[in-house]
Amino acid sequence: MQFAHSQHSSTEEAGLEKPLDVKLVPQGIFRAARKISDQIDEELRRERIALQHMRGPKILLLGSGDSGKTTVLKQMKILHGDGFDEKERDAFRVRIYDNILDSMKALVYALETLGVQLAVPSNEVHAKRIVTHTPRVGERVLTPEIVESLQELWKDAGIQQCLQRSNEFFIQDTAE
Ligand SMILES: Nc1nc2c(ncn2[C@@H]2O[C@H](COP(=O)(O)OP(=O)(O)O)[C@@H](O)[C@H]2O)c(=O)[nH]1
Ligand SMILES: [Mg+2]
Repeated sequence: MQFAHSQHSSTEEAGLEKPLDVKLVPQGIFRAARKISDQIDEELRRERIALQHMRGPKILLLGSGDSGKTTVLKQMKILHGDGFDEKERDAFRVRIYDNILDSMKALVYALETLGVQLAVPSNEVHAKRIVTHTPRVGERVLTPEIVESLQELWKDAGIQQCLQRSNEFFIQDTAE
């Protein structure tokens, strides 16, 4: 309350030589605060620009489903980035094995739906092995037996005939 009732005494208490003009105090503080705030904004702006330069420009890749957006990105990563690391390659390997098995199963099932015979009747054992084989989740290898069955069936003219008619049933376009 001293502050309000006597300017002089408040100046003395504050240890100031000149009388304190209270109206000027907030303005001075605001000016100083504004200056610090502007400095911080400027620093943030410079950091943001530096970060954008580091990351490079952003590109929006548009296209309908299955038009090749992911493929282009993967190619960029291989050609201009640092490629795929061991863990990523491992994940692709498992998916490729899955796709190979899936496609051969589709071809074996197609024998029946299309009414096509295996050219080599003894390949029936391979056909059975493929359709009954269910790899464990994340299985990393194709066993030698499975590889042999895949190779024998692929050589079979009946299977090739089904492949020629792949527009008549569902099979992944990566089958061949
Ligand atoms: N023939 C051909 N096939 C492509 C090309 N680019 C992608 N594909 C195939 O098209 C399918 C869809 O590609 P994807 O990149 O997954 O398309 P997204 O849905 O746009 O991400 C995949 O089977 C790709 O292998 C291309 O340039 N030529
Ligand atoms: Mg995609």
